[in-house]
Amino acid sequence: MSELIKYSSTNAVAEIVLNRPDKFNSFNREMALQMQQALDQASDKSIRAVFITGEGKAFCAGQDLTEAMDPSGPGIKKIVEEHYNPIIKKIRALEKPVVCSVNGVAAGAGANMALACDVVIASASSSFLQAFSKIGLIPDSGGTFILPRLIGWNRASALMMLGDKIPAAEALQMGMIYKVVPDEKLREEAMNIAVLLSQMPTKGIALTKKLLNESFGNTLDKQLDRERDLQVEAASSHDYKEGVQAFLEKRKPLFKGE
Ligand code: T3D
Repeated sequence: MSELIKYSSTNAVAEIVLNRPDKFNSFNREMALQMQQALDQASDKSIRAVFITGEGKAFCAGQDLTEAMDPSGPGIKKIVEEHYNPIIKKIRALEKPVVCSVNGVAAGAGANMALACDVVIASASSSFLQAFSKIGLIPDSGGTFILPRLIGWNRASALMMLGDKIPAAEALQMGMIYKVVPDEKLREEAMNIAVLLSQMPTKGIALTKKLLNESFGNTLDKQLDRERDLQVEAASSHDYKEGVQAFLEKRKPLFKGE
């Protein structure tokens, strides 16, 4: 089996690299299944932050359109149901922060996978493209859910309908992503953020992510109740005690992620 997704870990950071550069890291079935395996591997307790990037000049051009048109291929229903939906669900369910380092064009499912991550950092020359409308499809991989929440309904609908290719600086200005950095600094800066997050109170961060996930469907009353409950849970962690103790003792905290 070829390594279409490279997985490695250093200390508490797992690195997942999309590795089909000659096809702009577009996903075929084998790669999508390997991506799911990598995300499962990253759910191990020893991993406290996940870093996703692409090999070569593109981040990810979405679905491999050759496979999509192949009569002996998986077909569109399986592609959405068995490839992209599980990837997005796994990213959102990971109880740790996922940093996406967008190193080039992110199109179609590739764009929406990036936007499903918790912290998105892009190189200055990268771009985002809701490519679906250009080929008669609808945005998938959570795009219709996440994009309007990031940049507002009107801009999301325009981008999804027009399929404009948005430069990273414009994506930043719209609130689609967190940061844009010079191309040559991308890996270092994005990895620094992943390492920093991996040393923070992982349990509290996981509970924050859970609340953000839930907030999309909750009323304010319900969300306030959930904040109360999960704050109690956060306060029972080792890292809360350590954080407060370190503050009072005027020293650097040593978080364990527990
Ligand atoms: O069944 C289903 O389809 C359902 C699933 C849907 C999920 C989706 O993601 S749908 C959207 C699929 N993606 C696209 O429509 C994007 C298609 N690609 C592009 O629009 C452009 O390639 C880019 C804007 C991403 C980059 O443009 P550019 O000019 O920088 O590069 P290029 O020359 O177009 O592409 C470079 C190579 O990558 C080229 O290969 P070659 O000719 O050098 O051998 C090109 O064919 C290949 N490539 C790029 N995107 C894909 C791809 N090969 C297969 N599938 C792709 N999606």
